[in-house]
Amino acid sequence: MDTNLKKPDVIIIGSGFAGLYMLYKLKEINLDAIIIEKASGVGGTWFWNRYPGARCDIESIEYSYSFSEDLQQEWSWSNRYSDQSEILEYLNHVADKFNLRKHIVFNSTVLSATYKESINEWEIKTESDSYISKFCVMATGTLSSIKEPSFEGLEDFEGESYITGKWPHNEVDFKNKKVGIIGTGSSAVQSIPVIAEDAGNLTVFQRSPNYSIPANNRPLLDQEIKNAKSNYSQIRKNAKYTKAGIGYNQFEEKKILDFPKNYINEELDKRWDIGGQEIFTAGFTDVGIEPKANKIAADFVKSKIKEIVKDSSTAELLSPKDSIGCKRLCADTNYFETYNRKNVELIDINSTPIKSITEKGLSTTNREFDFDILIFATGFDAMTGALLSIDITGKNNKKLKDKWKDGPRSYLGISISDFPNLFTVTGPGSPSVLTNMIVAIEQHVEWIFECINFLYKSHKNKIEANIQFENNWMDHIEDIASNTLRYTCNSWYVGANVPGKKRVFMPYAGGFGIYREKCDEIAENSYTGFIIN
Ligand code: N01
Repeated sequence: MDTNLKKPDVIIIGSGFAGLYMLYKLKEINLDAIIIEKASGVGGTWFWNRYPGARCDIESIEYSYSFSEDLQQEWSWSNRYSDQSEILEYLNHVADKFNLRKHIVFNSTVLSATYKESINEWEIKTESDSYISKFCVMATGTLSSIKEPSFEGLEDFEGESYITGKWPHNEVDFKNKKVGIIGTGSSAVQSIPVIAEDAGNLTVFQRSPNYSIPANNRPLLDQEIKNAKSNYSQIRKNAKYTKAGIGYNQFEEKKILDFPKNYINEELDKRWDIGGQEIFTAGFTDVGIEPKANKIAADFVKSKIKEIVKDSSTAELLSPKDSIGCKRLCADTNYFETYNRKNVELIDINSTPIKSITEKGLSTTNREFDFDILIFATGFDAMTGALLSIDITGKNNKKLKDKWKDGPRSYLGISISDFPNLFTVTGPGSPSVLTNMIVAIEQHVEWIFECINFLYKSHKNKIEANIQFENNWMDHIEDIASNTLRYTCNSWYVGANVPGKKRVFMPYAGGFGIYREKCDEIAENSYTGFIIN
């Protein structure tokens, strides 16, 4: 008998936005809940992604918790889109304000989670400890497991190298340095303009160009903060039932194909000037569905790239070939403008692929590059990576990695058949990354909380997704996604960025409001599609 065995009622894995709120809720009903966290502090994604320029791309007023009136009244965001350090400060404030820290085990990586059928408990193991709990909540994040760079010669590089998703705590000094960056997704789009200001020179290695909308970030005016604070209840209420969990900027019910060219240009210009990827996206409903409508919006952005970038061949290289919004749209501050700087060079690695990393830098098929610093902004094993990095075993010794070998399968993105009493916050199969993550997190946490509360109150011990309902849900996700243009390109939404990952559209694309109503209805009907005993 292990005398060190700890036995809380609920184990939550991860202390980002999801884990902290889950802990807060469970404390409301005095459950013995703890968080196990790999990092030395709270924050999840916002703890690790400290790269220069990191900030949210949903407005801070909305990219924040709604559960505490006190919290939203006392906290004032400095910027329209606040930066990583401020978001992390906010999460630390939340942990302190609600006295959560004492229930968090830091510096502890969960290696395995095993369902013990005979006792209906989960056994959670870290490098040094074992725990037993009735419920296990995976608050492990959707874009939290980095795709480790796997370039030939990686170990040979003698300079400094960094990964955007695992950025060091100390400041990296770019002054007068020769810097190379691989990747042009959101992390690179945010960091390139900031690094370029300091670096001696910056070379960007691009495989696929990305669409990006100016964020038009700026300090919030006192009056804006005041207005938000006095209207929070309405903003939050709106956000709960919108398509993307955003209360301020509702989607217009207008189709681009129904309007003349001059109106469309005016409307897109207006949205481009306001800035923000969510504002640009909300203009017309058919852009994400109809190829012709999409082409109009895509051409508009490409024309902006041509206007901004002075060198026409660089502008051409920066112009995406996919449909717009197919990959997640980026929001930037001076991204395209940065390519007008004399110290920035863009290398197309489709025409001249990277051969290897070298001692001095990097070698492509036609050139050798010397760098002091090399940055990998090469993305994440999205949605499933963090979950599958834990050895999860359910009923009948079934491994999650085997069940998910052909792509993730779950009911509502919350629960997985054969894995009783295990919940996934914003798991694959839920709207998650297609929405304002904080609203999606709050909805899941509240649903899971009500479910656990219901089980205790009704003296039930176990809840598990019914396989038939899970299968139907998976078919439904596929049906909905296959009617959108997001389905068509090689994005992390379909796992295409990870070699060998099965191509499956992972998030639920039917809209957040509809999804929430469905989840509410299921709970109200005593958990339709779940086996409870
Ligand atoms: O990762 P990405 P990210 N050789 O996968 C390239 C969220 N986020 O960290 O497109 C050469 O988008 C890859 O090329 P390609 C947001 O949801 C939010 O930037 O696969 N290149 C691509 O250019 C976002 O969507 C914020 O052809 C390689 C890049 O690396 C998500 O996180 C900020 C390569 C990876 O781009 C991921 O963004 C940042 C290789 N072997 C991130 N492998 C906010 O604003 C990959 N690439 C809140």
